[in-house]
Amino acid sequence: MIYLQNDSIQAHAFQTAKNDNIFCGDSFYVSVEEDYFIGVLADGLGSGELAYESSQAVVSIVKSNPEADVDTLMHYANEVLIRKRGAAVAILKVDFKKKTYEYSCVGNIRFYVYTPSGKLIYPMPVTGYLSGRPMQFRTHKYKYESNSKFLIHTDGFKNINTKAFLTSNQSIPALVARLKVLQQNSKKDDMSFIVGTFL
Ligand SMILES: [Mn+2]
Repeated sequence: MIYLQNDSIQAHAFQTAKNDNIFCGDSFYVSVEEDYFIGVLADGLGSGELAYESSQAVVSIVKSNPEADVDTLMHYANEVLIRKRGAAVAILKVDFKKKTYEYSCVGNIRFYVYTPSGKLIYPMPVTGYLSGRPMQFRTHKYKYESNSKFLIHTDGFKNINTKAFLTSNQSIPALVARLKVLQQNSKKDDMSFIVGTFL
């Protein structure tokens, strides 16, 4: 469990491995700087060590290029997966000064944002997965409202009523605690989520 917070964002990331495997095929990365936040979820194809290797390669390349925009990071992630198993990848980058966020996803990873005014933002992923083949990305950019809540999760996530969850008045730590209990009881697949608030 990773927890990050500054004046602009609060984010929690959590994962469990399929059947308590040593290797989780999902990898996540979250980083908060003064001006921006980066969140990555990568779900390596299959499970176990080879899946882990693919999703870790994605995380490493994002870590090494914190200044790059989301579209560029997706291209880097794609390149790094040549001759590896491949992965579903989602990258979120939040610009605190401009109050915007950019998001891009290929594969079965879901992203939801609920604004305090009740609007749901749910960008559709490009289907497939990254494996080094040339690919068009669909990178979305939005302005954000303060106190919007967001959730990103891989496909091992046990479905919940996302709207009820994100629009409840509970604090993020309370929501995370609930989510952890729910997801830990599942374990049919590797599972990761990042949940948080744009402050
Ligand atoms: Mn999965």
